[in-house]
Amino acid sequence: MAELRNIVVLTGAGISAESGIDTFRDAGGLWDKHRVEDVATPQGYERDPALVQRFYDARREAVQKVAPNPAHEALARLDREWEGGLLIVTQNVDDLHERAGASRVVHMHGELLSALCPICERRHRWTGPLIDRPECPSCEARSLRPDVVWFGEMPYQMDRIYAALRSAHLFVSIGTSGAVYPAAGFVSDARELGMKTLELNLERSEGSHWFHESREGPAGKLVPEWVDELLGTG
Ligand code: BJW
Repeated sequence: MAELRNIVVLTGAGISAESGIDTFRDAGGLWDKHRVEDVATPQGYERDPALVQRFYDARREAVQKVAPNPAHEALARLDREWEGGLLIVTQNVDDLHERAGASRVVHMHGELLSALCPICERRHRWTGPLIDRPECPSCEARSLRPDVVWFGEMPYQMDRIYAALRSAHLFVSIGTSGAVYPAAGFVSDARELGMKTLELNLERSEGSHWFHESREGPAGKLVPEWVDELLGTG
């Protein structure tokens, strides 16, 4: 037990797939329906802000209609019961970890239910659309954008994430293709730091060879099984 005291869990779109949220790179996923350069880069937003706002408004509306699944619930249970260090680093912009009850969560790619004002740099919880250019509640500028991290932008809370990785004994990656950096590099960082690494994914990912162990299957099954194992309740 002592050697597995501190854990970093990385989650990606695959953990929310069974809640009904589209992944990005699976067949029929978001990048089959939208061009990445158009909707997930600062340049795309500059070219056509309305297109980008519509894309995120639709996803903001959709996320409020879905519910956490057994994988989110199992991680929330781990958060409640694990007495050692734990950080759930999610690349997801949904709030399903929090709605399941987890609190040790970092959203490295931002959050759908948050709007960022590029003028005063304040963030506001946001549940409605942004397409109609509402005023920033702080400075009244009509420039609110989705509070998400696009390609070429710096992911959030990297210092906190790397600090957690440096003191971790186990790194677990759940439902991510390992196609996007810096998250895709965490497993090699973890290996260099000498910790155990485990992947739980529907299928082997681009970075599977980096992991000590890879388990294939749906997160809704694999994550509760792994949490039971770890907590000794399996
Ligand atoms: C299931 C399942 C089920 C399905 N159960 N599993 C090094 C090399 C090359 C390039 C770069 C590099 N470093 C940086 C870059 C550039 C770039 C990058 O990575 N480009 C790549 C294309 C190569 N990165 C950036 O620009 C990042 N910024 C940056 O690096 O700043 C500088 C910096 C340097 C050093 C340190 C720190 C910073 C920013 C990246 C921003 C990504 N943004 C997006 C959009 C966010 C908002 C939104 O949601 O719209 O983030 S893109 C999109 O991809 C989103 C996701 O979070 C991210 C990852 O996707 P994810 O979660 O892995 O989803 P999928 O669909 O790819 O995979 C799902 C997986 O689940 C699959 O494997 C399925 O099999 C599985 N699955 N059902 C279990 N039921």
